[in-house]
Amino acid sequence: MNWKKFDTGKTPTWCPGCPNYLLWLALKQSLAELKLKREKIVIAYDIGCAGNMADFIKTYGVHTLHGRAIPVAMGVKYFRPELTVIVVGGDGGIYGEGLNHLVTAARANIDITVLVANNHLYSLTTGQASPTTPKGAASKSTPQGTDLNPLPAVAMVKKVNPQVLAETISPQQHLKEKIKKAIKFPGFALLDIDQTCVTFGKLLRK
Ligand SMILES: Cc1ncc(C[n+]2csc(CCOP(=O)(O)OP(=O)(O)O)c2C)c(N)n1
Ligand code: SF4
Ligand SMILES: [Mg+2]
Repeated sequence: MNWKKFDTGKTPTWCPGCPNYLLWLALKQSLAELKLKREKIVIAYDIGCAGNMADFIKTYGVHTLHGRAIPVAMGVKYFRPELTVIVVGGDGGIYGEGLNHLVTAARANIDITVLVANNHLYSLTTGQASPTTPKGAASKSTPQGTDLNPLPAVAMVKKVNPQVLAETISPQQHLKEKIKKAIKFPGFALLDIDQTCVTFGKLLRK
């Protein structure tokens, strides 16, 4: 299967060893194995390290605003239901600034696939606490440790609508198969990809 047709020819700017490389490869391979045509795919990217994938995948796409990738994807899907619509974003954008959009998409059970590179930090802005930073963990914005409970995004989405597909997964295990299953799922799908930012993840000490 020729997944290289989804390459833009641009070299990613992620740090060496960043898990976003695994997501990038698995997503391109998934699109190829599902035999999707480039012109029938729209990917809405959030802002952040994960969202920078906008430059590295050759389909139709929109690099949106921080937290606003889901409403853009919902708009595309409502008006062009025949298209495959995917969101790529980080925990800060999807679970923080865009949380209401995540809830609304799950309530509507709209047929989009949301891929969250959940590194438990605002990484592009160098390591502030995000909604999934573990309680008590230090970060650049919480040097004494955050006293907030982390957001249980997958459980919350399932509670809002038990019909959706929502799962926390590892970037190292069956990522491609999970992405293919989520894209084929006839309704709202959230893959919460639990990953470590190799550059700022070490800040997350207790
Ligand atoms: C509306 C808005 N708020 C804040 C920012 C600054 N900003 C850019 S990227 C980012 C953090 C992104 O974190 P996350 O969504 O988790 O993605 P990651 O970089 O970790 O992949 C922030 C706060 C912005 N660009 N726009
Ligand atoms: S800062 Fe972290 S998330 Fe961003 S590219 Fe580097 S390793 Fe990846
Ligand atoms: Mg993040």
